This record gives sequence, structure tokens and C-alpha cells, in this order.
Amino acid sequence: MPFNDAQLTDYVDLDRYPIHRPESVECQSLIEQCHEMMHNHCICVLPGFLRDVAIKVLSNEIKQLEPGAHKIDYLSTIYGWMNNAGFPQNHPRSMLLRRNCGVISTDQFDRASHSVTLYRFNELTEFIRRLLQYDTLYRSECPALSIQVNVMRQGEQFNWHYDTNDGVVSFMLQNADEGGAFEYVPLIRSEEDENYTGVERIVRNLDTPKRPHIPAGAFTLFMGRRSLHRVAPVGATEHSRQSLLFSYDRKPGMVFPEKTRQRLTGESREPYLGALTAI
Ligand SMILES: O=C(O)CCC(=O)C(=O)O
Ligand SMILES: [Fe+2]
Repeated sequence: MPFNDAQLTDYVDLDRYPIHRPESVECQSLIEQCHEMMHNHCICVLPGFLRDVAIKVLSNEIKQLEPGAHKIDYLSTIYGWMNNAGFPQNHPRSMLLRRNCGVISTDQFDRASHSVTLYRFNELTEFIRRLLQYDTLYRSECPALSIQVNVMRQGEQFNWHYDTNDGVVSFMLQNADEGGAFEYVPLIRSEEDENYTGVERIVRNLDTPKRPHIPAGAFTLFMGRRSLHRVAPVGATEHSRQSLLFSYDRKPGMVFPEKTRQRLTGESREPYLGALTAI
């Protein structure tokens, strides 16, 4: 596939997912199905979204960058946006869970890379805007995290947490041979009720989370603000698990907070106790 002059059709299976014709009956029905998935499951998985050749070039490009990935490894609260001081030792607000993972940040990609090229297709942004039913949607302009790749090898995990933004878009590029499943519990919390009992039962393996099948090449849109989720520990595997994450916002020029950038690309082994917790 040529680097210059790349077309959307080189990456996305437009016969199956005609996102280039958003007003067409076919695309309207696709969007409707996606809304239904979001409504019923808080996640929309579109298998076969990327063409096989695109999976290959994206995955290879990321493999080249893997040796330079930021290595994060620290214990983190589930409740990163809150002040978690003063809770009893065994309470979910006091739990610290391991997050060890490789992260490739936006600045590590060549401007002409396949990952950047895919991110910059306006048709993709517009499709996601329609899925989220926002009036406007812009690609993030964060120099570090607008495009983020999680690369995970044996023994690595991205433990239970909530996202602080809604509607994270990811492309699974490579699954691990064993482990590394994306697991989640839809709408386990609300703004009124944290449901600590439910959270504790999940973290202590007393309840079973959902484990959607997400094959390589799938497009995923996930609502993670109220749905507890994790990437389970990766088992024995020849290849790393690679997931490519794209960020958007309703307003132009979105940049992630410095704290988020530090925690995802920095070297600190300090536990993350929460944004508002005095250390
Ligand atoms: O790598 C993934 O599949 C998702 C990880 C995740 O939940 C996150 O980065 O917030
Ligand atoms: Fe997440």
C-alpha cells in the first residue's frame, strides 16, 4: 500500500461499512445498529472494519516502534478523578491495582505513518460523530495522546478502571495468544451510586464481567465512564497485544491534562492515588 495518496478504501472495508456515504440507506442502517449496540451493551464492536492488508501494515508499523514504547508500571486507584483519602483499607476507594503496559505516544509516529493517516480521515471522524450523536466532533490535538497505542506482552495488564471521557475509539490490531481480554461491566456505577459492593465483587473475582469477542481489525467504540473495565493479564504469547486508540472531543483543540500525559508516558513508579488526593 503506498504511503502517499492513501485512500480510505485502502484501510476500511467500505463494502461492509460504507462510512464514506453517511447519508446512504446502508450507512444509516449501520449507524442504527451501532446505536442499538451502544444502548444495549455500552460497546459497539465492528469486526472486519479494517482490511487485512491494513491490519498488517498498521501492526508492522507499531512493531517497529515497540522497542521505544514508554514502559509504565505502577499501582493505580480505580477512581482516578476523585479524592480517595480516608477510606477503610479494604474499600474499593482504597484499592490500588497494577497497571503495567507499553505505551506508544503520538509524537513517536511519523506524520506520514499509516496510524496518523487513518486518524486523519474526516469520514472516520464524521462516522464517530454520528455514532455519538454529537453536534460537533473534532480529533484531539494532543501532541502526546491523540493517538495512543497500548502494547502488552506476557505478564502485563491494564487493570480495572473507569475512563474520564466517554466514547473511546480503538482498533484491535493484534490479540495475544493467551489472555489480554478486554473485560467490562456495563453501567456498574452512576453519578448517584458508586455501587461499591458490585465493584468489590468484580475486583475480587466473585462476579464475572462481560468479555466481548474483539478480533484483530475490529473497530470498537466504548463508553467507559460508568462501565468498569480492564485488559486482563496477558499470558504466554509470541506477539504483543496491540490496540490503537484515537481520541476526539466536542470542542476543537482538545489536549489531555498534564497529569494524564505523565501517567501514560512517564517513568514514575509512584502509585497513582487519584487526581485530587494530596500525596
Ligand atoms: O487497550 C485497550 O484495549 C483499552 C485500554 C483502556 O481501557 C484504556 O486505555 O483506557
Ligand atoms: Fe479505559
